[in-house]
Amino acid sequence: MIELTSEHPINTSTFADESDTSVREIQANPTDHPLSPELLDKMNAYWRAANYLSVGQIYLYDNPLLREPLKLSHVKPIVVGHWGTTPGQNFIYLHLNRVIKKYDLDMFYVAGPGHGGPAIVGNVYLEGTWSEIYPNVSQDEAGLKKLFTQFSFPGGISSHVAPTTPGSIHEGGELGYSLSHAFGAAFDNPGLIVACVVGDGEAETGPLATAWQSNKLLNPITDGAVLPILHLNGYKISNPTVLARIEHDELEMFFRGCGWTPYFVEGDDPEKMHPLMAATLEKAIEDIRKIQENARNKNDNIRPRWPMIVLRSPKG
Ligand SMILES: Cc1ncc(C[n+]2csc(CCOP(=O)(O)OP(=O)(O)O)c2C)c(N)n1
Repeated sequence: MIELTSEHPINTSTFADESDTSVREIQANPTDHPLSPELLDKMNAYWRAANYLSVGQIYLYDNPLLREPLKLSHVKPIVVGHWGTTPGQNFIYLHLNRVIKKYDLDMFYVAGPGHGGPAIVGNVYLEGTWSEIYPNVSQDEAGLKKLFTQFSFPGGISSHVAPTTPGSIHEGGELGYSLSHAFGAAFDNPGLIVACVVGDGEAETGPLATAWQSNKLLNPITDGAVLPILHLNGYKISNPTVLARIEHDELEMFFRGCGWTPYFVEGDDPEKMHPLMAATLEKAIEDIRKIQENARNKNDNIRPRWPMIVLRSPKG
């Protein structure tokens, strides 16, 4: 960790205000991005499959592949779990997987928004890990029915990411701790990047509002990095969030004031959002690598301005 002195300047030599130029360029010229048309199609298909698995967990009790017309008895009588955060988290998870492969990253995903379980559980099932740990929830129709039934059900699993989720270090039931847990994982772990998805509702809790400041404690030489991704979907369950009431410029200034370089990925058209997210994540990972290389090569632990991402839907 960085030793705190009364004055702790920010390092503007490697990163300053010009750092989001390339993201702006991609926004201006959307064809200049890292995804081939084939990859974009495949990623969108994967995202839709993950979304289906999430909807199934939230709503379906039976008939998991919708082979017959839906009857009331196929649908859960009480619905728990949020659709709100779920497509966004499926989107983020998918894109993080691409950069993990591209840059051979050692990365954690911390899921902060309330009741985001259907996204992470769905992805872990799609990857095969869920069935590896729980062989009775197999990757076939019978397993799918079990996956859907167990979600938020007595004797089953929680509606948020919980210890039952393989590899989980963050129990998402009580909002507010995702970012501090992410920093905790990064301290003294110089090779690790912790991507931390923060819900805009979650961001209204005291612990989360304070945790933006943890970047003051991160040593670019001896610690890893935290990449916060604010999921600004506009709502905390059904009510508008404070951050969703703030316009782009004010939000940007807020995060700059907290010492971050915010990159905005805004919109709701998957064809535009996939390329933009892919390019923005690459920019963020390259920023992190540059910051760390600079600090480590020059033995310079002056606080850098780390990147973060704001994923904002039009209602957000
Ligand atoms: C400390 C705490 N307060 C309240 C709740 C109840 N709660 C569960 S989800 C939620 C809203 C979370 O909003 P957000 O993080 O934006 O997630 P989304 O609504 O997008 O799913 C609230 C208030 C909680 N789980 N923990």
